[in-house]
Amino acid sequence: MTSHPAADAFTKSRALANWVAECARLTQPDRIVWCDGSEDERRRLTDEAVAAGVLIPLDHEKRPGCYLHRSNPNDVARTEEVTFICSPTKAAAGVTNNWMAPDEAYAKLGALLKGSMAGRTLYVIPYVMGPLGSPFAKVGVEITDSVYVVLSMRIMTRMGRAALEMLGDADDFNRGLHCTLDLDPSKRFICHFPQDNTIWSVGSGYGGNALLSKKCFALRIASCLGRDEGWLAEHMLIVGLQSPAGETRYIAAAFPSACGKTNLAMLTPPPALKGWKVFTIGDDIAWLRIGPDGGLWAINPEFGYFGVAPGTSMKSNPNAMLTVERDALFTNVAMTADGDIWWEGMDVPAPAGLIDWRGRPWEAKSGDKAAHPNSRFTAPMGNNPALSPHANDPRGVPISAIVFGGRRATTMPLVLESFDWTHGVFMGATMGSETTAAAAGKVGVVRRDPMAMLPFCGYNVGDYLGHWLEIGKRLTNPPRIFMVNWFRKDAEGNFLWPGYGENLRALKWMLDRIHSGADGDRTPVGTTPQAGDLDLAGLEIAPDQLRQALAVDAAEWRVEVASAGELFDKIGAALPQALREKHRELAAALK
Ligand code: OXD
Ligand code: MN
Repeated sequence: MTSHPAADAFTKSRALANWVAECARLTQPDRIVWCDGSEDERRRLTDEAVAAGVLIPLDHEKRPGCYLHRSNPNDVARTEEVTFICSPTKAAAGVTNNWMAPDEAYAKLGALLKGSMAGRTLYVIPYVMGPLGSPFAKVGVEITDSVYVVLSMRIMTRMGRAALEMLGDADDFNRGLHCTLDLDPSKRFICHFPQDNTIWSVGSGYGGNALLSKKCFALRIASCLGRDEGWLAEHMLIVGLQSPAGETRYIAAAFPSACGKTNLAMLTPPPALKGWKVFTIGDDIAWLRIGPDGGLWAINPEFGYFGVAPGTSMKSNPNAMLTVERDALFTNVAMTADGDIWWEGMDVPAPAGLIDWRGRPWEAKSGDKAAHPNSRFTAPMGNNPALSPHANDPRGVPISAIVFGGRRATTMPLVLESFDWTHGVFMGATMGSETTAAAAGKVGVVRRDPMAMLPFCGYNVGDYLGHWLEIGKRLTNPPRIFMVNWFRKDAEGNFLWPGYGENLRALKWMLDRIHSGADGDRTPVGTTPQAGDLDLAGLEIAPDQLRQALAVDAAEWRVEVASAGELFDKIGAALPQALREKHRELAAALK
């Protein structure tokens, strides 16, 4: 016989108490633990996780408060093929989402969840997305059987008592039910029910599938809330750029997973761009609302970073390296013999005696990666030396520019400005990118990824693009829209642009366009800087290399436009007419 604490001791919300009881009846846990977010609780749960072998303590002098988690090797990335939008109709989910009828999904996952927590603890995790006291903020509650999820949610969200206080006696919260089951991939499903503000996720412990605050709530469900309430939930970083004159402007930028959002959000200015400072608001998700000034204002709903580890180094992202010095959880990175962490691209040679991400001694000559390509760090945003003083500002920050970008070896120039809002939405709608290890499947093939939201849009992508156009109509002071590509290569496969901190030069051109009318070259696809329009102080780049990085090649663009047309045809009748128009105009201009 199990006994559970009375919910009244924790919440005034009848709806929450009833829902927790309902989930407990279904999953039959031995124990129910309501998380309060306290330091005491963190210590207790961490000890339990260590005792259970879920977390491995790292050397506490080298990495105070840091732990390593090794996932099941079959559970290392988001699984888009078993992610479903369970809206009442298939049309409401649209052609880019997998759809399952809500009744079928509740029945199928309900059968898997039945008795699934017997012998386990059911954790109730109340959390807030967004700064406390912000009109943007929303409450979610995740129920999980995974202590790794609890400890990660504690880093990624404002978790515990503050959320219950914000909820009060209301019934308006996102209901997320998660159970790892036995991590059998054939029983892995991530189902979203926008009409019920509900998520059911089973069979995976991977961040993007299991930390329900992130992709599931803050993007898929929140995109539907945004549609209904007149705002936008986007897969965007938010960064503040302070000029030498002391003015700070904010940019929100959408890139597909593992394309460098965290690096751009924490960018270190090159020394030659004297006096510039960069401040992080967020590295993955932006909630954007129309402000009283008719402009677009943004918050980062998260409280921590869930960043890709490989490739992160003191050279590529010193702020991230400093952020993970303490109180971080690492997942599927390699471990050194002296209890520290290591990954490919860390810019320090692999030390002897390395243990790979699966927990086996690593041999360099085996050719295997020591860290999984999608290994991650989870770290509190408060650790970031570049954290913006406005990261917790309930009002958010005003956005000067929206940037779309992908990983493209060809076609897409370093930076391109749209002609107007509708054209900018068209650019975002048609963007493409080479796939990465953040999702299971083939890496390196170009796929269309509208606004970097392909895996995260909770409703019909055609309606979503229409919503963007509607927001544009209501903005009297809209941000300007740009496209960037840090990844273009020459014929030999070398990157044309040095990237990382030097990307500030492209962002600076945007701000110069917006605020001081900097020059550019109007092409059929948008306005690009010529070499002389960019601030190249102290940058060594061959003129021909730069020319190739900035080039707009009509033949390449004709292929691009044909591919965009295929996406538009697939979206079909739901695609806004205005975007079809833009497509037709571009095709004609490129003839
Ligand atoms: C992420 C992703 O983890 O996009 O942010 O996959
Ligand atoms: Mn992401």
